[in-house]
Amino acid sequence: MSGPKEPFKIKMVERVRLPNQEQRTEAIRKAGYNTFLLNSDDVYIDLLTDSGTSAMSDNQWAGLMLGDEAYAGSRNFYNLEKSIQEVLGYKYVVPTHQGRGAEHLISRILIKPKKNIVPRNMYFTTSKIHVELLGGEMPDVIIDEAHDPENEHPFKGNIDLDKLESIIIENGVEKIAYVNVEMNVNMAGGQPVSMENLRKVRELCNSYNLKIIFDATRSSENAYFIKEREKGYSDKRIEEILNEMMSYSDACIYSAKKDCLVNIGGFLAANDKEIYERARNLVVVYEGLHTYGGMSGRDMEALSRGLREGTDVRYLEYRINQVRYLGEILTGYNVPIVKPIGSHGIFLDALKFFPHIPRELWPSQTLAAAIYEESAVRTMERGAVSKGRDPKTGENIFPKLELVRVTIPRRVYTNTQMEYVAESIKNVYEKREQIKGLKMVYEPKDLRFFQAEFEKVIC
Ligand code: P71
Repeated sequence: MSGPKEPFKIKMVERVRLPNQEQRTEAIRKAGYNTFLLNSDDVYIDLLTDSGTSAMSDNQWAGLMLGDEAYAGSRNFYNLEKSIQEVLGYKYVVPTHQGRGAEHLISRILIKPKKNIVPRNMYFTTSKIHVELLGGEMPDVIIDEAHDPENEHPFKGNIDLDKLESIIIENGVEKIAYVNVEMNVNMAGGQPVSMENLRKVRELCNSYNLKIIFDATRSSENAYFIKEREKGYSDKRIEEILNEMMSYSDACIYSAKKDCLVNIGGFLAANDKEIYERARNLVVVYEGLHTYGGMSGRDMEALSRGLREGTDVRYLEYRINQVRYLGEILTGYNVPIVKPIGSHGIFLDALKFFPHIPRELWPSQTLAAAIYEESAVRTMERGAVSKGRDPKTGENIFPKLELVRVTIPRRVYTNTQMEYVAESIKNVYEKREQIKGLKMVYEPKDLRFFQAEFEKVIC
């Protein structure tokens, strides 16, 4: 087996260090067994996230030199606006410093005290907290298949139209703030939504006069899966597919730190003029003037170019296949992973990996810590620690998916490094019975996974 062919060559490299066993054991203990609390200098291969961790191209770096740092009306803003209009097809653009800046704006614009329900195809941590901080709720309307790691549905990110309609009917349409559709659903394992599903969600929402807001963060990777898997799209260009996808929404929020191959940036884009006008007013309060929204001119230029580069089908093919390469090696080692292999990482099924560790001892957290200790590879817990407590009862919620995300930055690591990662995980799998679990000794109130601390349980 060999990895996918890279459609680029490497012009600049960054040194990384592999700490020895003793250093790794000490580093993860000091970090409270939370990979978010490690120093990146202690990490050999950093697969915590694909967010803001991409390697930019020569073309993007050249763009940085063309930054127009005018407070108002930067040339780079107009370039960005044009890229978004052409690649995604939205009319209006409001830049923000990153995705959650745009989430903040859209939640403030559309959530009202008695109109605060936001159905979504699975939650994402930052998206959910913005809704909850405004007193709202985010019920899950993803298809059941998405909660089953073994199910090989090709569009596991799809919305279950019956679930969505029941939520509308049970609560009353007047309570629904908007319907939120995520592309390539992160928490489900990077699983795409089909064009057919988007079209049907639009029809349903039209019949109830509801707005649809996309979380288009990983939409280019979603478009690639549509081209690969959905009838009628194999000959279409990624940009054409994206334009059709976005036409089914009223607006989107977008974290550019993923598919746009930049280290920082985001935006809200809209076809709905009212949403745009409110966002343009509010961005000035929370982010910066509406022609920079928290980004510098040079950041906007890199983003504008990255959005276009990220839709190059040869690049996307390499990207998705590098993730698959890692997943297929792991499958060969019988390591339990979420299937089908998604866009931006491999998701390890911690419940199958550690059937002997009770949920109260945080199997995913334990696995992420164990992988670091084994090999200085950093991954991320995506299970009950991330899910948090029920805001009403205060009880821990134990979601069906208890995962560790092995997230692949774009254009950063070689296929040989993927093989090292696979070996490391295999080594942990072989000694899984010796690993006992963790207890939480410090729990922050909001988004606890970022700063929670743990200790090893001794039995
Ligand atoms: C990821 C991130 C970054 C992250 C966020 C929270 C905890 C740990 C890491 C960010 C997303 C995302 C989706 C679908 C909105 C955001 C927020 N993902 N929607 O996966 O995946 O964007 O980070 O630019 O503010 O590691 P932002």
